[in-house]
Amino acid sequence: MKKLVFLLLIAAALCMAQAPAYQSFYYQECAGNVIDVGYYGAPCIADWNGDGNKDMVLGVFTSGNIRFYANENTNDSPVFNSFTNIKADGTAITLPSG
Ligand SMILES: [Ca+2]
Repeated sequence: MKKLVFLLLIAAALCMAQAPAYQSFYYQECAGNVIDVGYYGAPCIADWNGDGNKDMVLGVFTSGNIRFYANENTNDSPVFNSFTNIKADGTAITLPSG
């Protein structure tokens, strides 16, 4: 009986599953220029400063720095005009590559 209930739950979950929806690719800009960190850029999008708009933290492989881009617009149409390297005790955080 437990197996039947389990199988019914899985069947119901599969019936309710939806295919993921993807958006087209685009280059993110900062102050009108495409953000280019070379290779292995590692972005993470979240509301980092608590103002309700999603910002971007971007790991830069070549320098090891971690950049913070504050979103100055909306979540649907983010605008980044500058970045700062994230610091700890006044020193930019750098992570070794490799
Ligand atoms: Ca924010």
